[in-house]
Amino acid sequence: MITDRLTVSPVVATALRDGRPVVALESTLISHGLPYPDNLAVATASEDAVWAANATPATVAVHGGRLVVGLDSDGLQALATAPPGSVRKASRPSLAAALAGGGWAATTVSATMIAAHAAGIRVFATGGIGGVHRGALGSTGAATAGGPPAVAPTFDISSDLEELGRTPLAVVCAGPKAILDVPATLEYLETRGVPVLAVGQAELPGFFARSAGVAAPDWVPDIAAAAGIVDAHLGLAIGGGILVCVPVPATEALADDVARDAVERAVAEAAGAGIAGPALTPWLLARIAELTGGASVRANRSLIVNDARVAAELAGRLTSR
Ligand code: PSU
Ligand code: MN
Repeated sequence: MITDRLTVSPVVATALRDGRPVVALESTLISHGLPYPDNLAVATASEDAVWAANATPATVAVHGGRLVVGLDSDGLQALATAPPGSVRKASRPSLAAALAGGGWAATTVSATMIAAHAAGIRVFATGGIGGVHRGALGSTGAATAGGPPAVAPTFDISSDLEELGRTPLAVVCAGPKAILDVPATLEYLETRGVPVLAVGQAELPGFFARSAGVAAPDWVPDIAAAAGIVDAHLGLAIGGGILVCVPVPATEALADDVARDAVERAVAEAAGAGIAGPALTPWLLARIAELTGGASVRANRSLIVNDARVAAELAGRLTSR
C-alpha cells in the first residue's frame, strides 16, 4: 500500500511526530511550470517562506520508485535543472507508471495530495490548481449561418478536481489557473463537495490576476477565519479537501486585460497546434510567459511563494486550535 512507497524525510517526520505545523509543496511547478532558474528560485523561496512562518516545508516528488515527502536541496536542484522533457509529470492516473519507471517524476496537485495525506500532513500550497480546460465541454456552434461551427468536447478536466473531492487536505492556491474555464471549474468543485474560500476579497482570485472576474463561492476576511472553516471541514472527517484561494500580491499581479489577452491568444494557438493532454498546461504557461514578456513568470513566482507563506500561517493556526 501507499505507506510502503513513502519516504518521509527525518525533518518532516520529526515535525509531524511533535505536532508542529508542516506544509506540503508540489514539484510539477518546478519541473513543468516555470523555466530554470526561476523554478529553483521559487522552490527555495517557498521553503524559506514556510520556515519563516514557523512551519516545516515538505516538497513532494517521486524518486527511485518512492514517493518522497520532504526533498533536500540536492533533490530540488536535480528536479529544477533536469533537461526539459526528462522528468515525468505524475498525477493520480500516472503515479503508478512514475513509481515503476524509476528516476525522477514531479507530482502535480493530485499526486502531492495523495502523498501528503498519507504522511499525515493537512495543509498544502501550490500556485494554481488545474481544472476544467476551456473547450472541455465543447460548443454547440452558432444558431445563425456564418457563425462559429460546433466543436467537439475534449473532456480535458484535471485530476486535481477529483482529488480535491476525495482527499482531506487544505489546498492553498491563487485560484484555478487563468487558462481554464473557471466557472465550469467552480461548478465541478461544488458537485464534488469541495468548499472554495477566497481570503480577503469576495471575488475569486484569478491566478496571475487579482480577480478571476467571478464571485467566490464563499469568502473570509483573513487567515484566522479561514482556519476556522478548514478546521471544521477536516474535523468532520467526511472526506474531501477544501480550497483556500489567496490573491497574487498586488505588486506582481498582471493587469486583468493583459492576463485575459495573453490567455485567449495562447489557448487559441494551443487548439490550432493540437496541443492536448498533460502537455497542455505547461505549454500554455510557457506561451503566456513569452506573450507577456516574462511578466506572467514574475506573477507566478510571487503567488507561489505567497501561497506557501499563507499555508504556513494556516498550518500554525490549525495545530494551535
Ligand atoms: N501551479 C502553478 N504552476 C503549475 C501547476 C500549479 O503555478 O505548473 C501545476 C500543478 O502541479 C497542477 C498542474 O496540478 O499544474 C495541473 O496540470 P493539469 O492541468 O495537466 O492537470
Ligand atoms: Mn488534462
